[in-house]
Amino acid sequence: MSIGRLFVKKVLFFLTSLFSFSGTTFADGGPKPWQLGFRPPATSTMEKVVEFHDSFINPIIIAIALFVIGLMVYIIVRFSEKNNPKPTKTTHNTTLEVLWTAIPAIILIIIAIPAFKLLYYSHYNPNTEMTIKAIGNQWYWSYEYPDHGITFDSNMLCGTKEECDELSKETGKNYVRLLDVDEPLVLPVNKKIKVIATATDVIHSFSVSAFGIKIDGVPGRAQDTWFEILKEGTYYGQCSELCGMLHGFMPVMVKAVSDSEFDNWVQNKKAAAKKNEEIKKVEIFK
Ligand SMILES: [Cu+2]
Repeated sequence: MSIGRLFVKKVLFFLTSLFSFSGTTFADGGPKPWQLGFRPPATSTMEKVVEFHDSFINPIIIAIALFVIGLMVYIIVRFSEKNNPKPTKTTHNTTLEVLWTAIPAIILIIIAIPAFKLLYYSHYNPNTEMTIKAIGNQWYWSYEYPDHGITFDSNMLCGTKEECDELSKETGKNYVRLLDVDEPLVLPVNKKIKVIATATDVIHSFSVSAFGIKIDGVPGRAQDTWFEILKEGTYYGQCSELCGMLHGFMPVMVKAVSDSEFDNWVQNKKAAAKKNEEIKKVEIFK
């Protein structure tokens, strides 16, 4: 295949993958074709991140970009060979050099102060109400609920459109390619939840973009962050640290539910675990 045709094929693949999400229901709206900004935030952390970006960082970026473009256009016109046939031999200007070092440094400090505040807010909360543990494995997530005594693995359901279609035919449900899992992380809304991330083999990263969290799961270490989901629904994330061959196939799927639904789910999970334990015991005695 020629390079040109390969390029066209790659672009087409990219475009179809952009549109392949349409029709499925994400609680946070999901990614949209030609989307530029963030998706709607689902936690107080992400609300603050979006606010910080939209009303603080972005205006600064746009102002600097316009200033630099304007300066370049001015220089190109004003100092062209036609308009400035005899260039000066100036090489240094102390005032200018001090200014173009000091002004960017001051801008960075102005950005750093609210950025550090937000970083601290998003990583530390002493008032969390429950804890979950996300353990990265090659290549699936295991979840533990230490407060409720629940542990389970979460595996991706379908990786290609054909696989998802086939599964849909069998079960009558719709599945999101590369994102739906057999056992989602079920969590209550309006609760401050601490996530402890770790891993068993290599470094993974637990991340859900609508929650504004991304935390590395490092073998032998436990790192934590927190979030509070504001709206019920299904949210998706992906492992965000290159962790090997199937790195793209270990999604995070979170089902945010009401308190009572969460309690029901906990009871069902516990009952199922007890049943499994009994079956195991019977098998051992056989
Ligand atoms: Cu991973």
